[in-house]
Amino acid sequence: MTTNQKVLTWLEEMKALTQPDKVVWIDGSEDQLNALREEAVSTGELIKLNQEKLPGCYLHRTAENDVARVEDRTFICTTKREDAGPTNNWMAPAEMYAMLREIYNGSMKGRTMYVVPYIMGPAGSPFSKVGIELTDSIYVVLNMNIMTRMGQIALDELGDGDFVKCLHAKCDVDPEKRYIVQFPEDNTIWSCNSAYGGNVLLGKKCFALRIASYMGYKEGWMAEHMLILGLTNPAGEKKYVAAAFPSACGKTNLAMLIPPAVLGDYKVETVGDDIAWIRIGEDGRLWAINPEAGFFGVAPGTSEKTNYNALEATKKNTIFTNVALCDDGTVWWEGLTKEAPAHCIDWLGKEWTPESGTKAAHPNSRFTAPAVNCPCISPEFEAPNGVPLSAIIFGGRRAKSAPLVYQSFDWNHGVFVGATMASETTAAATGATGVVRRDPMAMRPFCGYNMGDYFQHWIDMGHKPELTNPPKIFHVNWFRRDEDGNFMWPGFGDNMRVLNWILDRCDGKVGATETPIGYVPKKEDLNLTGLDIDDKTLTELLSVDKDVWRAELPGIKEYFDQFGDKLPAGIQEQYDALAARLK
Ligand code: O2Y
Ligand code: MN
Repeated sequence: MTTNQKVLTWLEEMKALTQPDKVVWIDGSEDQLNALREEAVSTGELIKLNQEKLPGCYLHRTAENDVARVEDRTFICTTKREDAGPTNNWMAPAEMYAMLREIYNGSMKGRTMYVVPYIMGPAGSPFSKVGIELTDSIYVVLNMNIMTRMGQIALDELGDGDFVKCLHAKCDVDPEKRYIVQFPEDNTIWSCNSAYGGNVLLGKKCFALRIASYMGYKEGWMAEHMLILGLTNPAGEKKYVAAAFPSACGKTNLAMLIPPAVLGDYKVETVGDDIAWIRIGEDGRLWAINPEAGFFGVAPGTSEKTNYNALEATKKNTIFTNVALCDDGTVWWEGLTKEAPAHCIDWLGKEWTPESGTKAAHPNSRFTAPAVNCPCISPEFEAPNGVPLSAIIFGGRRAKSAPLVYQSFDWNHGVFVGATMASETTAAATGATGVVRRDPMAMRPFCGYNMGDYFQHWIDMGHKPELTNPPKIFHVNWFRRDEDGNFMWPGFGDNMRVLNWILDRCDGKVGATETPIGYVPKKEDLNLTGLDIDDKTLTELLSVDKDVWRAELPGIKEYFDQFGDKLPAGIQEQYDALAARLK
């Protein structure tokens, strides 16, 4: 399938290490994919769902101990420790390779190695990059088929060029020997002892964020944990925004938002729900592509009401992971319907009824759905140069401090706003839930190099002379709570009202109130038509409490202190300026 000598030499080396019985090149043809689906069904790796109700859909259950990304076992292995920085686990590459070789040694004996060539980004796009994943999991092959452009198309794109070398072996799914390791200096990713999502679909977080962020740093572009959406107003003007939120803060929901009909003829179109690769275009604007071809969305909480478009996307050719299996061969998860099914098989494969007292679907259960299934997919989804960004939005899940929305004073201040993002932890990260943690640009688990250098890269990008028309930078918080702990903002489709204000600001159509943290909307500039919200709530949503913000400062300082000399002067200046404004 290829004469690329670098591919063939590397493959021989990996075969010698893992010793598979058989090697199968994945060409991406439907015939080959169908044969793999059949094989996976015959071994129980996949369960075929009701093909009348869910054509082309399958269910997979992972091991009980293998249900989420494992940040504590994820490493960035650079020659110098300081190049990985204080927010990443680090080990010297030679030491890590030696340790992992022991684990991989003979791990595919009696098994098949699949060679999975894939493109991140549309075929033929100057943004796109090729990877090859070697894996012993059919589940991985079939998921990669949804999440990337996979098969011969990728080898054709590659020619005799360079690629990201990805090795995945399930081994014994032993959590004590589970490692997700990036070697950014070698364009290499090694993952072992997991068979779940973000740990094994190596094109996603490992390549498209950790390795790509390092590539972007070296090459002058950016790989970001951002959704991309297009918003068309009733006048037919279309603008694009990219938005970064920590894991499980509703990126997929925002990317597929349905505007409230009462606002008139607005339209939201999804370019991406998780990752953006961003470059400076010839016109002096930032342009973004979504490197992925599908959605690996969290199932619980996804319903017709919360995200109609995502749910529609899952109705065909979708792989479900760790959701419940209904008696009619369809699937269910908490939040899908008001009423739970009277009986189903839970994510562990056990009989389940609403009286069981357990969750039927794992809280981090997922759907892998092709982007083309999504009713609101953007016509620019395959555009080789991506879409031009008018705004970049950062967001967190903060109960008290951040107002509903504010605009940064300028680019450097916007970088500071992103660098000080914080949110509550969720199941996706396996940590304790509800604990506030700092998550700069939502990249803390995904930055493939020193985050101090990453902040500097952000600052530098904004000041490149070619970037004559940079996007404006904003912060949103859908999760502010009142004294009784209730959310003050309805969220979901009503977030359109905030997006609208953001784009009005970009166009200079509305003014704003200056506060110590940035520009907040004047109440009258938010379109609240048809929204049941009282004046007191709105005032509070837009308020900036100086005492609360003063109390934030020591936490920010402590976080920044870990970067030592790597903390850019531009960030320190912003910190000092904020402290002065809060006096
Ligand atoms: O737990 C996992 O393996 C999935 S995590 C994930 C999946 C899709 C999009 N984003 C994320 C994330 O953690 O940010
Ligand atoms: Mn994500």
